[in-house]
Formats: sequence, structure tokens, C-alpha cells
Amino acid sequence: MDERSASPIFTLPGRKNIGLGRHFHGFGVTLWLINGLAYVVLLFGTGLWRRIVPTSWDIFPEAWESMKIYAGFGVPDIEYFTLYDALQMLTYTGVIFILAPFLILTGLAMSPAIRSRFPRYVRFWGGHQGAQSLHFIGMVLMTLFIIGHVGLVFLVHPEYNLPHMVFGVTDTARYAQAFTIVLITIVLVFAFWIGLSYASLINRPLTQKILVTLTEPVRKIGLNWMKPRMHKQNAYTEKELSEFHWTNGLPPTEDESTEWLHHRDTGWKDWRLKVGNALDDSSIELSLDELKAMPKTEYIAVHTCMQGWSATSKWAGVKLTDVLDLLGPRPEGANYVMITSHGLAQEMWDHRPREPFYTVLDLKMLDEDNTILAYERNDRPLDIHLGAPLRLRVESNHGYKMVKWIRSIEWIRDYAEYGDGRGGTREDGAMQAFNGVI
Ligand SMILES: Nc1nc2c(c(=O)[nH]1)N[C@H]1C(S)=C(S)[C@@H](COP(=O)(O)O)O[C@H]1N2
Ligand SMILES: [Mo]
Repeated sequence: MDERSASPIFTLPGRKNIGLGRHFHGFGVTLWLINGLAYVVLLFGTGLWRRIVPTSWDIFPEAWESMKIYAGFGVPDIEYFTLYDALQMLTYTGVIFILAPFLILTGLAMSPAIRSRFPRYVRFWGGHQGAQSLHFIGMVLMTLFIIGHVGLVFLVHPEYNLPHMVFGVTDTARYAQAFTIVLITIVLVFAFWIGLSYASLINRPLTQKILVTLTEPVRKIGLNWMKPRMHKQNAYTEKELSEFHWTNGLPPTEDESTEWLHHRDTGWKDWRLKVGNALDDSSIELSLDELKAMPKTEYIAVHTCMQGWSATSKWAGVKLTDVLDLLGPRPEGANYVMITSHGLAQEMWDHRPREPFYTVLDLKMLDEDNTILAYERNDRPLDIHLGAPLRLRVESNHGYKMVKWIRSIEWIRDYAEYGDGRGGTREDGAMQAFNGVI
């Protein structure tokens, strides 16, 4: 419920669109990675690296001299710029070989797929919050570099720099022409950004579709092969359990589900989980005691919500596939499982009447050892606000997949037939990706 509206001046596309913002981030990062890779290959392939990477310790005193000149609002003489000057070399090397990899590594540490497969890697960065803070600091440094770098082009011998950048020759007579081209380019970049914000806000579903199509291959190739194995490792100990687990979504109220309220007040005695097959309408029902009698899976894991917070908990429950197996083998043509809550979505993005909160898992998510129906947290029955009596945990994904106050689980043919057809309440309303591995 703590989703905030962010100004489109700082975000893309802005307002309450963290889902779309994440897709733009994913797409931008993909282009940035390809660009960076091509750059580094060419840097070494062409020998240009010798102009950028310092090879002598003299670089530090020389850079210090330049620094002193800039600090006095002066500009080093033009002969320092026939090649890059010492300060430029140090900055470029730092940005290309330290800052950029740092951003990649801290960014990856925020992926639940990586966290659930390599928890120690995330711990190395100070946990999820550590990685998030470091990634933010890296972003600020990168922004300062871009502003400083572009700014200095206009301040330090621009009559040489700009023609050189635009035309490849140091022809001061073409300064005005080069200046105009660079200025128009910068204006176009800003216009593109503003236009993109407007276009995405006008058609959010189409924006989601295009961006997810473009980014899904990277998720598939880069992250889908990582299977969580929380119970096989003890990267986290009981000491690290969060006493308080922040919440997203409040328990069902009177107008959401009198049924759930009745079960809550009678100690879940008559509560039943419906396990069904929507293809032939068959189903069975399980009580909480029956679920608890099944083989128990237990592990410590970190939960992350899109809205920024995280919490460490010990979860215990039964594997989702074990429960589905009670119904028989996977029905032919059933490629997904839909999990539906007693609670309703907090609000519908198009203001239609609120529908039950739901999510859909594909066979890959189902197949993971740490996809469970949890009935305990930190050795106690689930708290009411955390999903009592039963909630979903899919450790390879972000929190938005993890339905609380579960009412039913069912085999379905395709999620296109339910809700807005994107495979879950958060996918429908907040435009999140069906695949929540990053
Ligand atoms: N029924 C229901 N389940 C839900 C939600 C909700 O609003 N309603 N929010 C989801 C989101 S976005 C997150 S991050 C987690 C939060 O789980 P917690 O409240 O246990 O921290 O629950 C998920 N499951
Ligand atoms: Mo969330």
C-alpha cells in the first residue's frame, strides 16, 4: 500500500508505474550492456585502449596538476588534449573498468533468482539492502560523470573538442556547426524521453507488452536456469531473522470475504484449500491439518517487494507440486497453475470492481524446490497480515507472485483467459512481468 507516485521528471514513465519503470530499466540496461560490450571489444581490438588506460604511475601526479587547474576554475592548455589528459584517462578507466562493472554486479545482486541460488553472493554486498544502496550510489556517480563529462566538453576548448567529436577533425572553423549539432542532439534526447513518458502513460498495456517481449529473452538466458536451493544451504542463520516483516496487502475485510473472517474466528477448523483442474472442473479439498501432515519443507529466505523493502524469514510449508500430485498427474494441456486469494486486489487500475488477488505460475516456477504453500513463519503459524492460514512462496521471484490468504489452486490451460490476461494481479494492474526473477 506504500506505492508512491513519482514525478515523470525523474522517472520513466512516472506516476504510479514502478512496473513499467522496471521494464524500461531492463530494456535500457540491455542496450547499455550490448553497447558496453561492443565498446570494450573495439577498445582492445583497435588498440585505442592505450589512449585511455594509464600505463605509468606518473598519471597520478599529472592528474593532480590538472585537478588543481580545474579547482581554480582554469583550463589546462590545449597541448594537454592532443591525447587524453591524465585526469581524463583516470576518469575513463574508472568509469569503464570499475564503476560500470560495479553497477552490473550490485544490480544483479537484487535479483531474487540470483539471491535464492547464490545467497552468499548477495551477502557479499551487504544483503539486498546493501546492494540496493551501493547500486544507488553507483547511479549517482554515473550521473555526475555524465553531467560533468558533457558539461566539460562545452567548457574546455570547445572550439577544438566539438568539431573533433562531430566531424573527426580539429577544424575550429566548423565550431558553430558542431556546437549546433551537439545541442540539437541533446534536445532530441530530452524530447524523446518526454515523448516516451507520454506515449507509455497513454497506452500502458501496449508498453508493457513491447518491453516485456524485448526483455524476456535476457531473463530466460541469464536467470531462468538458476534454481533456488534454499534448504540445501545455510547462508542465513536464525540470528538474521527479521522480527518484523513489512506487509503489502491487508487481510480480507467484511466486504472482501466473510468466509475467510469466519474461518479466522473459528481457528481454521472448517477452512479448506480447493485443489482443482479448470480443464475438466474436477477438484478436491484439503484441510489445514491434512496439509500439515504432508512432507514439510523449511528454509530461511529473504523476501523482496518492488516497493523497495526486504525481510528475512524462516518459512515452512508443503511443496506446491506435492499438493497438486494429490489430484493426479498434470492434466494434458494444463501448462499453468493459478493461485487465488480470499482477499481482493487493493484497487483495479481501470477502477472496475475489485477482483480476487491471484497469480499464475508456469511449469518452471512450479518445478522449483522452494515453491511452497507456507503455513508457518519463524516457527509460528503465519501471522494474519502475512497470509494466514496459507500463503505462496516462490523464492526465485519477487514478492508480487506470493499470494496470501490462499483460497484455491488450479491447473489452467492459459492465463490469457483470466483477469487482463497478463498472469496475475500485479501483472494486470502494476504491469509487472509475469516472470519475476529480476
Ligand atoms: N492476497 C494478496 N496477496 C498478496 C498481496 C496482496 O495485496 N494481496 N501483495 C503481494 C505483494 S506485492 C507482496 S510484496 C507480498 C507481501 O507479502 P507480506 O505482506 O507477507 O510482506 O504479498 C503478495 N501477496
Ligand atoms: Mo510487492
